[in-house]
Amino acid sequence: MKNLAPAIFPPMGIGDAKPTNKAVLDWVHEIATLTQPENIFWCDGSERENDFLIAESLKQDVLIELNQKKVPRSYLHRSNPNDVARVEQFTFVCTPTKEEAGPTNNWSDPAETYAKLRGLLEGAMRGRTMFVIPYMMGPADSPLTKVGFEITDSKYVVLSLSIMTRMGEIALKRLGHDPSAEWNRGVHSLLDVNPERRFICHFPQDNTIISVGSGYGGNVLLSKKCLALRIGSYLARTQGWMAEHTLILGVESPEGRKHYVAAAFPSACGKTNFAMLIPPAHFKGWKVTTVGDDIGWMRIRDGRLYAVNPENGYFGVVPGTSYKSNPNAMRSIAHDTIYTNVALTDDGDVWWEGKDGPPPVHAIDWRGNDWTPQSTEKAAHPNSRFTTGMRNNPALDPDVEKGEGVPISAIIFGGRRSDTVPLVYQAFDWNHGVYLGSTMASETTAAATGAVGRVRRDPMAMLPFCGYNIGNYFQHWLDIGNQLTNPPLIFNVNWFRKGSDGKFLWPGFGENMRVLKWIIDRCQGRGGALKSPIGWLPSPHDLDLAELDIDHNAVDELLGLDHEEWQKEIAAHKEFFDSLGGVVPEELQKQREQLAAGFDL
Ligand code: GTP
Ligand code: SPV
Ligand code: MN
Repeated sequence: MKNLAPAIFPPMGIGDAKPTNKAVLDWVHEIATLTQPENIFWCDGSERENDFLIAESLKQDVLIELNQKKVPRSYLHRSNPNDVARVEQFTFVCTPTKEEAGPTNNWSDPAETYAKLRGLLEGAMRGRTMFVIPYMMGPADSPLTKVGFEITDSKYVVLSLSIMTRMGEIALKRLGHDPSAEWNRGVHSLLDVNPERRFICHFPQDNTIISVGSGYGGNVLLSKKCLALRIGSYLARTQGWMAEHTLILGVESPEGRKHYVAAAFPSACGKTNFAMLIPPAHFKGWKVTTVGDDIGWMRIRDGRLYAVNPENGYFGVVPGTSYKSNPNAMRSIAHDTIYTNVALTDDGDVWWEGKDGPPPVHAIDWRGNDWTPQSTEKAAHPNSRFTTGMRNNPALDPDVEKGEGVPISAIIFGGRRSDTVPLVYQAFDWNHGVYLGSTMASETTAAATGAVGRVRRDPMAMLPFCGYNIGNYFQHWLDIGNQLTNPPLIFNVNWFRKGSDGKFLWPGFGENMRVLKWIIDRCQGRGGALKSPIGWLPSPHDLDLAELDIDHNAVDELLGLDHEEWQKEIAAHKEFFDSLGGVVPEELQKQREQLAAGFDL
């Protein structure tokens, strides 16, 4: 077997940040005995360590040096072409019973799965270095914060986690010496990066994740989808909080009144862009700030929901990112960034489809092949990504480190729907909002392997990320609502509705401020709306469309309900609930009947 990750031997003072908690040491010993690495590297996330790992990664072609004048301290990584996205079909929730994993997860028996994975991991790190990464999810002083350890044989994972999490001493301090303290055990090995030996397995009852055979993104940065969402959602239910696939943004009016909203959109459906929104000129004095771009952990305090972003950086979609669409992202990724699977220009810069300016006359594509504008292949993979620290973001919210979190005024669901779903509408109340979330759907994207553009139900944007039975998850949402005296208002948005010419009807990006403004108005008891069978709908004059070049008919279409489309939509809701085999709470069935009655169905 080709050695994909040859061992490295650090000089004194690097790679020796050994933790003291006995439970951690015992576990590391157990995994080392199984995987038999050449040596163990105890990570501390320091700058010296980072510099050393970057130098080694450049030597071993794990990273490619970019033009340091154009993109300082930034590097390109090319993943194996067979390994470019999350693999939902190889992702498992290994609860003691199949029922606990529920109808939407792949389930496999914990004992059998441990045995299979042990077989795959046996001797897997021979000749390699085993890195032990302590990390913390959430601000240092938050009651929601969790500690995790990831063992990996990938330097790319170490370098990425040092951006994406709070890594090193801060995590060890939070964990302390108590061997019975709660912490997540994550084991990752590249093996031989073969899709036939690629499994992402979660053992919620053991707070354990084992991921093998991939070196890409959400499959291997175990802090993110695996811990913060799958294991996180399981812990959240048992501990009475929420772990959601949401951005969190702050929006401040010219008078200085500030609201925070959380928005759950499926993968590659606009969270990073919305979280970094810059309002158009017409909204002078309005300011949007980013708390998080992908994951929100929320808890109840004084009858309200408060949210923290457990992450420390952004693993964002590159294609389509430009100074026109998302200037804050462009500034964030101008330095200290790891790019994965973008194109490399002849002068050592990065390029991708949708970047400002003309395409380069020649580049090396994400696979490492020559590329010209005449090529039929894309230069950057559609799921190419940037990994960058949140402190690079000029719009970072000042309260991002606040342990108690930020109070959430609105929760927004949204997906990619070419038809049927209006630009924005508001749920009648919390339970109706839970119904909107539970029945939302979106066209699939390149963020996961498989068909792209297929409409599928993706409840709360959590279909691939809910670590337990989806029926219990719906009930958990309903239960949380019962405990809130001041619940967030719930909305649904759709930036992606298309006209008969197949083009997006709504300009999106910064112009989404117009929708956000209506949402904030509604939170303040203002803003007009008409009662419709699906919820409160703004009429065209309720949205501030001043200085926007948009056709009246397009606005009518964006805010319109087509009865035929909604008949089909409601039938699809029923079909989805039926497919879940009796786990859907009665309350949501009732909501569906009420919706159908509104359309005389
Ligand atoms: P994940 O990181 O996979 O969870 O994705 P995300 O939800 O953060 O999506 P992101 O903001 O990265 O956007 C994904 C793609 O959608 C990019 O190509 C964007 O350019 C595009 N996009 C984002 N917002 C809009 C919008 O308002 N309108 C349109 N038409 N496209 C958008
Ligand atoms: C997503 O797919 O929702 C992502 C990217 O945020 S990944 O980390 O690869 O899951
Ligand atoms: Mn995501």
